Amino acid sequence: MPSPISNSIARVLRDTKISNSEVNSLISEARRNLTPEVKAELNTLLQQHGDKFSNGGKRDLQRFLGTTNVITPPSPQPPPPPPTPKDLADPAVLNKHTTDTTWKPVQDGKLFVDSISYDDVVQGSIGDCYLAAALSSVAHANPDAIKNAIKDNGDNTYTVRFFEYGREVKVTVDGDLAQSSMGTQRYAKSRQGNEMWVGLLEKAYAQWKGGYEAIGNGGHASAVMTALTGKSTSWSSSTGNLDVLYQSVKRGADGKKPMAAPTHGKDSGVDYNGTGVYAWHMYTVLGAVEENGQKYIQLRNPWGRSEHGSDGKDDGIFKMKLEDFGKLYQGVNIGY
Ligand SMILES: [Ca+2]
Ligand SMILES: [Ca+2]
Ligand SMILES: [Ca+2]
Repeated sequence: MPSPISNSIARVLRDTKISNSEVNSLISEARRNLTPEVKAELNTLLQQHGDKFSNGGKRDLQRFLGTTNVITPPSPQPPPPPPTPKDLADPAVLNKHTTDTTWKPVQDGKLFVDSISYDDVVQGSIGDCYLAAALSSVAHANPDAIKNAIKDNGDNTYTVRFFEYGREVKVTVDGDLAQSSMGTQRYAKSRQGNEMWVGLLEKAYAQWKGGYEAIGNGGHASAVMTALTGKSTSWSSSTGNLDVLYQSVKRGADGKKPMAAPTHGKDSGVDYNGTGVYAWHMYTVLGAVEENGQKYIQLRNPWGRSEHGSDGKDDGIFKMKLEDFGKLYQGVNIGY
């Protein structure tokens, strides 16, 4: 297709000479709209009709064509294709769940919904209260430790950084979470159904330790705290002076340390009937308060419900008199 300059070129070729003023007007016309086609036509003119130019006019046009950049209209760049979602092998589920468990992406799943809260954590159908209580305790003390532990790789995979013996251990899992045949999340989850961090951290922990069976039959909250924070923990026992324990919890809460408290076993002889507290269970310790001369320990059941006393809201969050705590709990793990 001829460019607009074709007519002008035809005009200057009507006689045998191309004058300097004709060259100048060609150059100014070309400058207004210098497409690759215009440049090509002027080059052709130079090659086929070079004898018609004066020396000066020829040199001017050559210089113009040689030094002027062609305005190339930006060609639309297609957006980079989204990374292909990856589907990684998922950790083995509990032996009793193998026949009725499917791995599915979380609908409208987001790593975090609202903030990272200790009250996000809800333990699933698996005996890892120690893990759920520890996740909640770290979220309570130091939400950034949770945030920094999970990296969204943007391709449906997440890399979780744990610590072991002072070294980083990286575990990559995909965003699928285990569902029961009822369509509900089988293992740990967030109160907000599409918030994924709780289930993903548990999944990565299971992947690291060799599957859900390996983590689903009890364990130590202190090990999970250390895995998330890289810091060791201390133990404050209920068998010692309870005021010392109270002060330790208070210091831990003020210093934003993760804390968790195990109850005694069913074989311990401690009677849990009517207490609202369960044997062989782990609770998040939220803090210590004194009201009207009575000291309390503030706790959270990682089930997100079922509690001691009646504070009007069965969300698993409650406080307990220090003396009762001393009877029903073995002590407190306190992170550094
Ligand atoms: Ca998968
Ligand atoms: Ca949340
Ligand atoms: Ca409550």
